[in-house]
Amino acid sequence: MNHKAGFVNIIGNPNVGKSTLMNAFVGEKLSIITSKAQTTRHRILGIVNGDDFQMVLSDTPGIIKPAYELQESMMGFVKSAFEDADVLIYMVEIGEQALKDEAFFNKIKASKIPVLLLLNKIDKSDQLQLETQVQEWTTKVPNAEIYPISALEGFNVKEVFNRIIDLLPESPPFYPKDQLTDKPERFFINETIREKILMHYKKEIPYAVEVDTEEFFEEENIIRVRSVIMVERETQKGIIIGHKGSALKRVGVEARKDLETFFGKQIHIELYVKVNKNWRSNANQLKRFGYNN
Ligand SMILES: Nc1nc2c(ncn2[C@@H]2O[C@H](COP(=O)(O)OP(=O)(O)OP(=O)(O)O)[C@@H](O)[C@H]2O)c(=O)[nH]1
Ligand SMILES: [Mg+2]
Repeated sequence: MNHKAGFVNIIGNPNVGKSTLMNAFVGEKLSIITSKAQTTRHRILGIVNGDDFQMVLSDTPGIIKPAYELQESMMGFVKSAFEDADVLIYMVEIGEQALKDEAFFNKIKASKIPVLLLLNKIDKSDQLQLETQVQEWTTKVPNAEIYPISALEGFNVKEVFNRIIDLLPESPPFYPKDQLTDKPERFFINETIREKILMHYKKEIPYAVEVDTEEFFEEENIIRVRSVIMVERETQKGIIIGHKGSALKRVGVEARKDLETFFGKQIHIELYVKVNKNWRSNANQLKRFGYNN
């Protein structure tokens, strides 16, 4: 039997729905999703296995002009996604004009590998707007195949999936056939906690936060974890904890619920908050948190 396998890398501006699409393909919540930009900070693999194919998807951070080292590293992940792709997925959303970063945009236009341009969130548009935008994107990225989709509502998702399978090269699998991702358990704990912080805190707070799970003990019926929420300043620590610890408690409760679904097991989370001055601009700290690319 012929076997197909390849890397399918999803790139685009922040908040367009890249993570929503990857999760829809994989059928698991591998990537966190929020309404805020820069939710995804890493390159996260989501592997879809069939009898005769293996689709290795990469979710990547939204493209931005980096202002500090963490963001430099995030854009490093995007760059790496250009290097090994067999199929490139360039995602845009209804109403959007183009990638803000011209160098990246030109790379897509000059791509030698197949590019699928997915015009997402069409559930928010009408027929006229949709047709106009498909026309515009056809002119802007003539080398791409364009698909209007709704990653959230599943519109055209199956069709795009089948098209990707068509485009995958013949190859043996790159990963064991029962593997779903390249990230360890602790990563999903960190990310789920960070998702709750993105959802419940305003302004700069979520961007100043990193989560590190220091202890992870799996027993037969329960997983016990101890995670530290890192902030950059003392004042941020107080905000995270909240009045009598109520804000932090909410983060813990909501993260636990999601993680119990994800792992299919009872979870006990111990959370604490620590100041780690300017970790976002410190190369050693960033390396420690997995931003070394
Ligand atoms: N209406 C609508 N909303 C969507 C759709 N797809 C995603 N969203 C919403 O758009 C927001 C951003 O989605 P994400 O999947 O986190 O976007 P992203 O591109 O991964 O964002 P970053 O990781 O920050 O770059 C969330 O609120 C999603 O629920 C869609 O098809 N329709
Ligand atoms: Mg994302």
